[in-house]
Amino acid sequence: MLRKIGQCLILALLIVLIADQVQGKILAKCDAVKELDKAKVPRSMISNWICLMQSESKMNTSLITGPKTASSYSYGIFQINSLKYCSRGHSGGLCNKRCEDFANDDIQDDIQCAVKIMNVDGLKAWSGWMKDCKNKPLPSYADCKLQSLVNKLEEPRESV
Ligand SMILES: [Ca+2]
Repeated sequence: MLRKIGQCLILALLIVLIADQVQGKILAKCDAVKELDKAKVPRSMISNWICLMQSESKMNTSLITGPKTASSYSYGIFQINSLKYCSRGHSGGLCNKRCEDFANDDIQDDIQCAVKIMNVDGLKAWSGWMKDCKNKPLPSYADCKLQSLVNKLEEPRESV
């Protein structure tokens, strides 16, 4: 009997571990800033991207929503859409990627695709950005301790 309970517990633990890997995660703001910095996103754009991610997915790397129209699904922290920017199940779209690759918790490829989308269609491609970020106060990331950003943030202010 005890052995059986033990086996059940191990099985339950395995299921939890596997589910956790599939689920992705909610990124903290400073972790998202760190990822953007790592992807060499210009400092001047970071607040916009953070606002956009918060609005589109609440920073959930594995959020999949849809279908909005026939087969239009949106994937991951940037809610990258399958209609134009990626293909479901195989590489395709503007970013030439599988949409599923935008629902895991490595967001470096997501950032590359989002930057590509911005270069082609602008930030207005995201309804969340239009609604919550355009001409609105943007989140500050001054509280995030990032070595590569610290020096830049401490640049002397322009003298009058
Ligand atoms: Ca990814």
